[in-house]
Amino acid sequence: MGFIHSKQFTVKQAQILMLGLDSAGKSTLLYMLKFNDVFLTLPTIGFNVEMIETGAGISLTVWDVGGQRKMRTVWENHLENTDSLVYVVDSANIQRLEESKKELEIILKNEKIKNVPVVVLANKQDLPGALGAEEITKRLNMKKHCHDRNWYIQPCCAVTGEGLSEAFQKVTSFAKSCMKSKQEAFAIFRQH
Ligand code: G3D
Ligand code: MG
Repeated sequence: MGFIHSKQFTVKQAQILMLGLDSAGKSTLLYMLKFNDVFLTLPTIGFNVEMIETGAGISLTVWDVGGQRKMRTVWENHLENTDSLVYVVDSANIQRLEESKKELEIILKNEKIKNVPVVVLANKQDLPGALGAEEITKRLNMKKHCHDRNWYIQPCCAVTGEGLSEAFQKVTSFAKSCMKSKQEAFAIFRQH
């Protein structure tokens, strides 16, 4: 029996790393994205991982790593080979925005994730007092910390799914261009 190898059937896989403080809504978001439903979540010990088909010739392997303080030390172990970072913020928990900003700053300084694009999800927009995308952009100091990479901020609500489709379209296009740049850099490296 023959084996058909055609470029047309090749689906690329992008590695998407989802980080953010505990209770920002990462696991809720992951399951809404995967199953289009709300699940009861428990604090994530370790990580959850799901494959999301985009239908755009690329599938996303989304890693949702626990965000409790003791878990943040292992974030670094997940940074390698990331094609796009998704950083989730609880837009209604204003007291924890400073902590969230500091953690993002630490990640973005890591060499392993240099130039990797970032999509910030300003989650929990359904809650009263939730800050909008513009205010979150300012509070996280995005323009300063992401001046060397592509970034985007999307308001969303993980429990209704609002904003997730737009967000992950952006994640997909960022991941594609990141993978292309890595391939080009690798090709140049091989020539020398
Ligand atoms: P995490 O994985 O980032 O730690 P979870 O966060 O997904 O476990 O969510 C933490 C809590 O926030 C959950 O509530 C979850 O239902 C809630 N949540 C997540 N996204 C949203 C949102 O967009 N709006 C609202 N209102 N709540 C959200 P519980 O009560 O189970 O702790
Ligand atoms: Mg979780």
